[in-house]
Amino acid sequence: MNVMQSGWFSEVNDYLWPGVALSLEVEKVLHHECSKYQDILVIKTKSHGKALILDNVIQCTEKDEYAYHEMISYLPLCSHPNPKDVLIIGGGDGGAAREVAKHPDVERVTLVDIDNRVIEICKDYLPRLSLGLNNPKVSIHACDGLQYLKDHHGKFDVIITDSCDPVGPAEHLFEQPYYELLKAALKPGGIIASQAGTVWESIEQVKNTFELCKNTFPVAAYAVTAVPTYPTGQIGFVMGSLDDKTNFTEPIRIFSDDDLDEMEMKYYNDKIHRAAFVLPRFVEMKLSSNKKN
Ligand code: SPM
Repeated sequence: MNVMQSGWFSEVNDYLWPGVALSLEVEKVLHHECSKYQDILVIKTKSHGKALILDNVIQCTEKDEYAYHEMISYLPLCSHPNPKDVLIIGGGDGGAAREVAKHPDVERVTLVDIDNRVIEICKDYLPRLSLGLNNPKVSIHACDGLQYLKDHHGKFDVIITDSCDPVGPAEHLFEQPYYELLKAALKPGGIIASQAGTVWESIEQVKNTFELCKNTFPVAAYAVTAVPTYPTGQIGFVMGSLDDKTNFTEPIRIFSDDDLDEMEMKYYNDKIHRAAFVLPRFVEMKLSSNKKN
């Protein structure tokens, strides 16, 4: 099936989510190119504002991106006692950088994305997302995340992996050596959070990524958020902490409603933080089982 048909974009992927596809009616194609790493498409949709699509997979739409970016940022940030230095691997659209930079304790945000074209195109076409890239706390490096981690041991309080799915350029970000590098790049007591798939169409990916995290960190957890334009409307994050006393399910930094208003937060609060770790029974059983598949 052609992903662009009769004015609709369809997110068809026989490998990642066979037999199911979300479609968005297209008002205009704003940009399309093949970078050195991937196919990059920006469209204006009729219902969800602008959308960034990499290798035919929806990365974010203006209508619901905050449900992903606030959660991938504030679940780890509010689980850390003093998150000063934050590294984002991926996230070239700037959405996670925008959110992380709002946290009053964060002093430096380092963003490492392998594809400079994603960064440039998002600056040109998606200003509501990419405004994070212009924040003075944020420094940007267009290079390989694995190499960056190898060169920066013990430097970060929080590392967020805001990646694509585990095919193409992001495949290595779902493997054990990457998790070892994450661990080595953290300061004592450091915390990681990584995009880890959805329980409805990729429970094996969730299980595998959770296992990597559990094998690497003394404390590991899986949390979910609702994003209507991801397959099945749901996506999750694995989280790991070097501090064996971390309890991810109870935020240690709680922002008041006034704080959240001032920070222009639309999704995250302490209640949804706690709720994100409450999982359906089949997921709890899958993640606690010793069986490989
Ligand atoms: N800054 C936004 C980048 C988004 N990164 C995650 C994209 C995931 C898209 N596919 C979801 C499929 C879940 N299995």
